[in-house]
Amino acid sequence: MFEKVFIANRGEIAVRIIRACHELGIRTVVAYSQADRDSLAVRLSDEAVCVGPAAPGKSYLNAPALISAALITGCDAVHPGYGFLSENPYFAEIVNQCRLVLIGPTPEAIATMGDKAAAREAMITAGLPSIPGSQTTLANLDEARELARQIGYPVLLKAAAGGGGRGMRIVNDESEIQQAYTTARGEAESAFGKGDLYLEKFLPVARHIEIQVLGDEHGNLIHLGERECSIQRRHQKLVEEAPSPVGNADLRQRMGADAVRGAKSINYTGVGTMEFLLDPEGNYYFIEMNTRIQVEHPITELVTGLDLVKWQLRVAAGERLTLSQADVRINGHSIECRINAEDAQRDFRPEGGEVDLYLPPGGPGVRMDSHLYSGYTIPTTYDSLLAKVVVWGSDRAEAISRMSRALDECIITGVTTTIPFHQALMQDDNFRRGDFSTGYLASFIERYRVKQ
Ligand code: MV4
Repeated sequence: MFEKVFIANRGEIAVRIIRACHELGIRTVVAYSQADRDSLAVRLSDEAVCVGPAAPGKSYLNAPALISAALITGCDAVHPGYGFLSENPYFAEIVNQCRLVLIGPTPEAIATMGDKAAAREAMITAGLPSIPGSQTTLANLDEARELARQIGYPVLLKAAAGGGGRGMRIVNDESEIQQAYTTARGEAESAFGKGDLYLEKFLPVARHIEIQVLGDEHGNLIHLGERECSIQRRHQKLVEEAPSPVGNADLRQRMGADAVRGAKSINYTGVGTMEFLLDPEGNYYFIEMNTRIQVEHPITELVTGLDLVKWQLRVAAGERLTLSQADVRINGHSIECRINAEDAQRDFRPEGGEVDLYLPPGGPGVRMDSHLYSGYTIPTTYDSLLAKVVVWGSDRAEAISRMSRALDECIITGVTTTIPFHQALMQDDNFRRGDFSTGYLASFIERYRVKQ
């Protein structure tokens, strides 16, 4: 096992990684920017190194500064967390070249899945169900128009370098395609430096369901069931749960087997997530793969009893999986609410400020993953995630009432948070029935704004 791990991240995930390392007897060094001097991660870590100014490009995205800090402090591995450099294949390559272990998959796997068109092609080759569309990237507008005519409108243009919904354009009919193609290309070009697009039939009503996978370096790869992630605003998830309200043993077995086959086909190692869309008829289709630990990983931890960050560390150190697919059991139900420093009344506008009082919820089945403390000043430079309230219940109904109770207990004063929004959502009939798809949150927000 590693002796010392460098954490190239901040916020709650840096704290989460420190906790896993310490439980495994691993010392930690956390990177921090000038804006994060007083962070909880800096306090909890054995060592901390300032890697630059507040601007992410000069600190958490500054590969030379991060790698120098890891080497000078004698670390043997680098954990990239999520966001920042976590899915950058060049960073993974440089880390490995510097004789450090990247806690994550190989640079090749990151590169294949990072190109969403290449990922789609690779998963089609592996025999996974995909949405009708282009095999890979589109050569030009004529090809897009021809293909759209064949598969039928509406279609969705997606940026190969995108993911998470960036650079996507819905095209309702042929009169819109030229404009959509040009805008999507330009957007992708300026956002990612790569304008390549691919095309899929647009599924207007679908649920976003993802399968967690875990693989070692010895060819063993298993899945840990699904997470329901349909409750999103502008492609940011706000609430996730495991299992899905529409999940059952049969669907889990089929989606899980496909996720495992797809991941194995690219020799995937570490933790990863295969994203699928599930249509109202019960058909599912691969859309993307995330090659990092995800924000919502705790809900899978609570229903499987496995510590995903510890497993990331173990498999990166070359250890074998000591559990087989048959050992994985889904027990009870878990829900996560992401608490952001945002004003849900004002279009989820980010709000900075100083946390006056912080009292996390507790009691049976409640877990709070957060980097807050009373007196902490929230920097506005980074994303607005403050805390994840995660609950476990013996069934979905108990998980919902436990979440309501936990949100009622939770005190974060001095800053505006999305706690009231989550409290209202937990009372919503559609949510309580498990009756929602990817369009649900937008309509709930409309009703919420009118009511308050
Ligand atoms: C789609 C889709 C419908 N049809 N692709 C959004 C983020 C990225 N991971 C994939 N996403 C989607 N891809 C096809 N062919 C629906 C989504 C989607 C979504 C779309 C609009 C509003 C909210 C959404 C939430 C999840 C997924």
